[in-house]
Amino acid sequence: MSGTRFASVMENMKLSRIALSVAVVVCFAVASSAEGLQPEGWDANLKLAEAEDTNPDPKIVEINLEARVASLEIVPGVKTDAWTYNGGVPGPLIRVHRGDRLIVHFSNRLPHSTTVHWHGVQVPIEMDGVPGVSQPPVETGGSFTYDFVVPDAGLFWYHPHVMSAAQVGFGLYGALLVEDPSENLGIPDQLVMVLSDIAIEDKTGELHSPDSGGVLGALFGREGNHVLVNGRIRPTLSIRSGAPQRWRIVNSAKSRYFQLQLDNQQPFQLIGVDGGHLEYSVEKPLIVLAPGERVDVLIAPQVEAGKPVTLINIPFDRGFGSVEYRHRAPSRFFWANIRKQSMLRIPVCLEARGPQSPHRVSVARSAQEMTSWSQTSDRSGPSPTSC
Ligand SMILES: [Cu+2]
Repeated sequence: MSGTRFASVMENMKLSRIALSVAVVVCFAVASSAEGLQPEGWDANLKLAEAEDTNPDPKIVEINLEARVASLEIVPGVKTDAWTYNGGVPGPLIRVHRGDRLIVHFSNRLPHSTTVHWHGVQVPIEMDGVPGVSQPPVETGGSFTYDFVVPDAGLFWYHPHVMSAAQVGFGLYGALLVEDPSENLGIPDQLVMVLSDIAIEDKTGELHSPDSGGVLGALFGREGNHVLVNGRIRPTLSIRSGAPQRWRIVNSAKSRYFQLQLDNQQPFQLIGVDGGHLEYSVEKPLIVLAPGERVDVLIAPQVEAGKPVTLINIPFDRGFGSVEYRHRAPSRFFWANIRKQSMLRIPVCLEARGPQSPHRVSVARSAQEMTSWSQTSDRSGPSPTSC
């Protein structure tokens, strides 16, 4: 904690007699905040691999990205020859800051030509990855260097623009997170979730043909038989009840709509969409994501220790038979287990106060409030009576 912020907290409290003891708690709260409030390893089952930045310049992120077939165990017990970026489904999370220059040394080791398109990012046309328009396709064994400045903050994603549905369906997609250095939400526990599906023959692990699915596939889009979050089937998170988290979610499926709900009926606080932050947060019991869409949500699951809460996907009815002839049961994404011993690691008094409080989020009903909440989160100290 800086001296100025510490002084400000002290001044706000105006309770010199208990100031010393509270100050100790405050320092701990801020330290915890910087490190996050969730138990250690809480997101180990969901964490995305990140692309390695090989450039020492803090304003340049330079990475290597190779498209290649890799044998992965997506369905337990069988291997699938998936199409991958750097050997993973999804590809590595690329993390940059707004205004950074991103250089991607791309090479194609697939048995087919491909390109990389930067979905949602404002790039010069020659960097847009559209074969025959912005660049020739990158043939097998070929390479291409994408080099552009990222002008806007937000969650974006990358995928091929050659036989897009087939190649995305085989596993070629990844997230690009452009962070805003001036943003200060005070919620360090963040996840990037890449939602997708994949069509795999469960007994052999073989990928289905990209034109499978018969008439329904042709009419409504081809959906995989396994729903994935960060390339995994039903992974788990270990979370601390009441501690806020920020989820940045992208729908990377080639045609599936996702309609997300927490099975304890707790709403999401929607703070951003494709174009960046909303003017103010909106409470949403359900989140619908069409292919390519992104959302930025805050949640602070309030659940009893030992009782899991599950993120579920409810089939979304687009009309005209889009769900009537498909499997209608909700699919489960993951269980978030609340571990009792983890809850005990952090004092309970940190839970319902301070800049991390979910109440701060829910009361932000206007641009002014949202702004003041963001800007004052560092300076707002705890109420002396809260613990
Ligand atoms: Cu796209």
